[in-house]
Amino acid sequence: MSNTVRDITLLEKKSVIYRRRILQCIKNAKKGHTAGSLSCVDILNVLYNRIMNISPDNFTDPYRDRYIQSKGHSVEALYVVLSDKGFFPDSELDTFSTYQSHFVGHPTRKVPGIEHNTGALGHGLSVSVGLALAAKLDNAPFKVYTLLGDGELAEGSNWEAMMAASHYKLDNMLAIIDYNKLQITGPVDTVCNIEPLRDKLEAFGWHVEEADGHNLAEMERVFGSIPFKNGKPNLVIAHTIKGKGVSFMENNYVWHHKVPSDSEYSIALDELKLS
Ligand SMILES: Cc1ncc(C[n+]2csc(CCOP(=O)(O)OP(=O)(O)O)c2C)c(N)n1
Ligand SMILES: [Mg+2]
Repeated sequence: MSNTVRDITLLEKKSVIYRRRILQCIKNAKKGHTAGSLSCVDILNVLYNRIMNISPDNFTDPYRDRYIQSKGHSVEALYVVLSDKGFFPDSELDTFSTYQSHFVGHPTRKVPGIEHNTGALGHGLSVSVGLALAAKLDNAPFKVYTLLGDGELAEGSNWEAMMAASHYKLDNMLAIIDYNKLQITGPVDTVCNIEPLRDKLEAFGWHVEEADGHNLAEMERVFGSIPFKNGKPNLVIAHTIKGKGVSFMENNYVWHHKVPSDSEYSIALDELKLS
């Protein structure tokens, strides 16, 4: 697969290939975070293939963009996209979650292309604020991109980071919320309600846009237009479907970290076909 894609149809094909590879990793390892990875992989597809200036060639360049995946449990999506970008061979993915592999169930810097360890929810946005503030202080041109879960917003540290970002006018950062309305044990609004989300985020001083988190062209347009407003940190509420792409996994929280049986796996791959 080529590392640079200009045509949206080709990008859509990448999403299918990514989803199949995510499921393959999880099936092989007999563990993983299935539905959250299928939920966010289109966002990663757009970020890595269209928006961010991050590649194996520039990963030590201090001016590279930064990507922090705060919802670290969806690491399978990140591994698959990083492999496609050429950070490591695809065969390394076969070691996912096996003994002595660096490809463990949450992101670590031992894996090429991963900027920061995450997995304990609620840390990524604070790290991103630090990076974006450093860029401002150094007058450096890079941007900082962060992926958050909606259930993750129950962690109070996110809201401290939100306040700091608007206080320091960090318009060089973009946070994307994977708003699939589910978290680990049920719907977000029954576990810990975050609504009215947009009002809250705006009250914390962010400029907020919304997008369909599975519409690649729409996300490219929205993500590519930061800063939305000079002096304000940027946020996109990406409306997504947890388990997107596999009918029986969609909108069902039991698939948060469930592994498909042999027959479920074969149905899933049948549904994920290149057209
Ligand atoms: C600090 C912390 N508490 C609890 C967990 C366990 N945990 C892993 S995923 C998850 C739910 C996250 O839900 P959400 O952010 O909505 O993720 P998504 O739906 O995108 O998978 C929880 C509670 C964790 N990883 N870190
Ligand atoms: Mg969620």
